[in-house]
Amino acid sequence: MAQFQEVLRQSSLHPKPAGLVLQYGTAGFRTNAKHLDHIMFRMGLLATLRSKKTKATIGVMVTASHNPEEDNGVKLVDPMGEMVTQAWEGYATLLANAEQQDVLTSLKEIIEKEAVNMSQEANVFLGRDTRCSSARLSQAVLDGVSALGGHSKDYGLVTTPQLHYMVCCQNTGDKYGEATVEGYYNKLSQAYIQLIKHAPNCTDDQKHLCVDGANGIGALKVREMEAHLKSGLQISLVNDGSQGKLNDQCGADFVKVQQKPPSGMKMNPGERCCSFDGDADRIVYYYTDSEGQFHLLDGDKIATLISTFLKELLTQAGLNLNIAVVQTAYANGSSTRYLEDTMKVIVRCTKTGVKHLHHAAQEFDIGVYFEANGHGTVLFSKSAEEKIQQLSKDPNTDDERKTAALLLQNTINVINQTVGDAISDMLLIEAILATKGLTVQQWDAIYSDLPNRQLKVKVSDRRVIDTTDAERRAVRPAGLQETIDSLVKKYRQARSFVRPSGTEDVVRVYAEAETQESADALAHEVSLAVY
Ligand code: NG1
Ligand code: ZN
Repeated sequence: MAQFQEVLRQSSLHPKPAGLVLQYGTAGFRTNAKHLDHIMFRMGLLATLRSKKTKATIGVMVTASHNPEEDNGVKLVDPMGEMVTQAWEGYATLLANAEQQDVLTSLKEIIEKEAVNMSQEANVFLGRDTRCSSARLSQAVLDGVSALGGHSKDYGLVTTPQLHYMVCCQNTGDKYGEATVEGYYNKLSQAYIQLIKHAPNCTDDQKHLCVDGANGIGALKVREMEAHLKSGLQISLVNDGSQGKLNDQCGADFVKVQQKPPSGMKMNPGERCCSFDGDADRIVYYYTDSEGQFHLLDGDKIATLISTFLKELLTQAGLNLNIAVVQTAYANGSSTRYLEDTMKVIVRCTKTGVKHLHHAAQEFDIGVYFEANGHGTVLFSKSAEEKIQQLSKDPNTDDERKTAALLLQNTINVINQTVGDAISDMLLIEAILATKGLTVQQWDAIYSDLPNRQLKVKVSDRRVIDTTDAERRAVRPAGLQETIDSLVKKYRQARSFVRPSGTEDVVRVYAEAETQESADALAHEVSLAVY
């Protein structure tokens, strides 16, 4: 077929370095940008096949999120804006690692296994972050799509969640919104403006937020969003990309892991600040108190704030919908206890990686999911959305219930349900704080985090560690879990676990305990047991 001749011809322009092996992991492919040209071309091919197979538009995002500027990466986005399925992750790895002369064989193997109809049309949406390698690598994706005769739309510079949103809008016939960047800003900003109409006497001071853009795409996009908010939020932007390097001493990952403010951020006591990561799908908040002490409000605090707000609205609306919070093993023990014992919401724990949380959250009327590192969103089932809408329109509903239903509706519209989204989460959090009249300190005081420590351990083969119970217990190597159990018993309110990272060649150790000294000591002792 002429199509395959074209694949061969184009593929030779995007050659694979012999012997290079990469895996499609929880974050797609991610490594130094030098090694990615052939991967991008081949992901263009694979996205085209996936589009033919699903008869829908597929997304390809070129980004390496919070990694350093020199790295890059690529992720595929499935029709409803979710991560690509496991089988196709396997095909991605297969195709990426085929030596140059075997590309066509691997491609045909996938076509056959999935019975892809090659005469079906294909459509691929593409987006990229601000890395200097991203434009060139995007072109390689486009070459892959055109080699198989697919259509493509290049959105250029967008955040990862914006691309997920576009794909979902396109495949739902614009029911979710309009598949343009302008459509995204309009939907979210209008919902935000409606929400803050319910804020009691909100002063300009309360509308002020410091945002660390991680010198990345989020900085560009939050400025564009701000222009749509009609002064509903006043943003001081630092690390806007005009001087510093992407993710260097800044961004959500830096702030979460280092537990300190990003460079460039001047913080007055009590002032609300937040950091995005390099592709704006994560957000964490923080402030310093009058003694100059730094306080972090991570994904767990965000999930608690959002679920409290939603639960109150459901009660006011008189709606009987179940609400769950989905976390991972990294969630602070205090947050889990607060959610279960005080808030009385269902709590689920899944393996690390947003696709696991996303799937678990889909099982409830309302599923709030957040990784401790600040990646998360809220999912509403179709029937929950319908019930909320019916109530808001019902002429027999009393005023209080109607107001609650309208607030719920605007909450749904401010949220990007396809994936964690720093800009959307920021607007939701700001709206909640404003309507509840809460300061960042009051939000922080809902519960106190247990002191904790995360460490990385380099081992010769991290795959010798195997875990169960949502990664909270090690089943291999023999004896490791027993050792961890005996170490944990030495400390009060302690918990610890180890797991192989899905994105780095390390084993991660997590420990929490009553005091920082205990958490540090426990993490250290457990890391010695891993060797
Ligand atoms: P790994 O490297 O598997 O721990 C990290 C994050 C995940 C997730 C992925 C994808 C931690 C402890 N782990 O995974 O939560 O965000 O990267 O980016 O933060
Ligand atoms: Zn990210």
